[in-house]
Amino acid sequence: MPRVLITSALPYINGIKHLGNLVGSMLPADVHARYLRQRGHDVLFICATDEHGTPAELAAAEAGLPVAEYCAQQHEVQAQLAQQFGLSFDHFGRSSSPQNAEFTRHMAERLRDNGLIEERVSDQVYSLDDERFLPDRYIIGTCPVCGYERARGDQCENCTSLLEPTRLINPRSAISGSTRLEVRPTRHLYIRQSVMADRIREFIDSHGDWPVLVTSIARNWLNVGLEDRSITRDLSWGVPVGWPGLENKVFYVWFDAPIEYIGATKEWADLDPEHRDWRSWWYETKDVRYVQFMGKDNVPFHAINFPATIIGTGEPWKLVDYIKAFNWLTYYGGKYSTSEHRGVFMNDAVDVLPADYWRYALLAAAPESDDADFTWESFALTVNKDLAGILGNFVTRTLKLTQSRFGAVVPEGGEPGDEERALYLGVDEALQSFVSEMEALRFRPAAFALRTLWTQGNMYLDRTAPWSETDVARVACILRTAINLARLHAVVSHSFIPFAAERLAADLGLRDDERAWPGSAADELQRLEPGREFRVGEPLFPRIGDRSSLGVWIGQMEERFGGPASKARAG
Ligand code: B3M
Ligand code: ZN
Repeated sequence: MPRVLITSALPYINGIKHLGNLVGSMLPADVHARYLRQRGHDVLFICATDEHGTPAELAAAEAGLPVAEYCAQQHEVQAQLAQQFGLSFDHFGRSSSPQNAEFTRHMAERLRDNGLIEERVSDQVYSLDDERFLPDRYIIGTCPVCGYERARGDQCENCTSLLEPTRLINPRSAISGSTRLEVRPTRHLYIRQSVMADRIREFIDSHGDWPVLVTSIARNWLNVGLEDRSITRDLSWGVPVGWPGLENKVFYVWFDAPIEYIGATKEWADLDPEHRDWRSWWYETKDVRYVQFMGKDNVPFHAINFPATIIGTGEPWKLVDYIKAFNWLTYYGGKYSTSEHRGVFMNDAVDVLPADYWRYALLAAAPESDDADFTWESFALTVNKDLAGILGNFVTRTLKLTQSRFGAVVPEGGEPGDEERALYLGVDEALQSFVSEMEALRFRPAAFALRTLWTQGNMYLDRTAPWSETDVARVACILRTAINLARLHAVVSHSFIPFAAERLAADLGLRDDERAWPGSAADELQRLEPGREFRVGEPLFPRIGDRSSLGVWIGQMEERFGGPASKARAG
């Protein structure tokens, strides 16, 4: 059984992430990690905040904080939200860590030794008053195309034209507003990807099993022709290059960010002597399968640039084995926007409803094979139908009915018959399809299979109608079987809805061995011994509103977070 290394794309530090970020990387990565742990794999699940680059500096400036302090604060905020969502990272690191700086410099030095780094001189804007070079976003001016007065050096937000800082009319510093700017030559490091194109193509071709979404993006880049890529910037916040003549440069954020997957693993190891074999996950690995999760915009960096870095070192660092990418989650048909605060953000979400509601509903409608749209109405429908109506309702019905007929114990008597055998078939089949979807990392179909499994319970109760059955032994057998099915739900649903699954397992008083991954339904559904006590807990998933108040609730949410109307306003 291979050990599995799992990384989620690193959430950028400049503010709380929205649900699109969550469902596109961290959440499915967590479900995968939890599932594999349950199946007995040794899993290492790594994530971190991505803290360098101009957006971090600008966000810090806006918050009126030194950038290091801003990042430290925001890291805590994101770490806490990750915990509230049950994201079971083995370590949630920071790309600004000394560990990452060390690996980043190490990789760059190996690339240099292998002749894969080139120094080039280019012209960039220098601000006399700020005493620094101003990269793209640090320069604003009038767009030469449409006349918009706050166009950025790299792009005009108004007309979307791609720009060069030198094309702006009346350019000024975004930091000080100063117009005393001049163009000066500056030196930068480039990684010579152009000479590595064959090796990268070979690498991509060796992974015929990757999702088309991933390979098509990667092949596009290769077909256009791999260009050498600059990996340094004139900033002060970042990993210092430190080479002679490059004292004021740092590495480009997209150079050091993926290396933080390794950096964070070392951070994890440095916290605990038990993790001293951390290198076996990354270096000269023999038995590790490495899976990455990300939104589609991150694919080029993970399928091409990061492998180029690794391959270029000539050292046996672990390359990714499987890339799982997601499309966009939209909000009422529009883009989620961090800068305009459009859509639902992680802090808002857990303020409205517990994390499990979000985990399940987001994955059941994940932007997996296509973009997917979030509306409060479809969210409420999924919650009320699947979580409250199917799973919650089955558990409550089963436990309450048992309690009223036999007391809160697993009832004794009766023998399984045809109805039970039909149930076993349905359960085995749904479980098998859940497993095969999970192994294939297809989350939306996996959610569907999970719901199909839950449905088996409701159908069984409807068929056997224990509430109107007069044969006591028969009622005992039905309810005993149903309680066992609730146990199976608690075990199998763990990766999707860990909090509710744990509550149910605790209510049923499950021991460790009773939480093991289930075998055949015939065994599993007669497993809890008669006489065992259970507790009838609060409903697992209270419904959102009733027939009359549901519309009101949806209206309130649209009012608070924006809905169809706000989309019209935003154009
Ligand atoms: N921080 C993703 C983003 O913010 C970026 C991922 C880095 S993964 C190494 O879009
Ligand atoms: Zn413009």
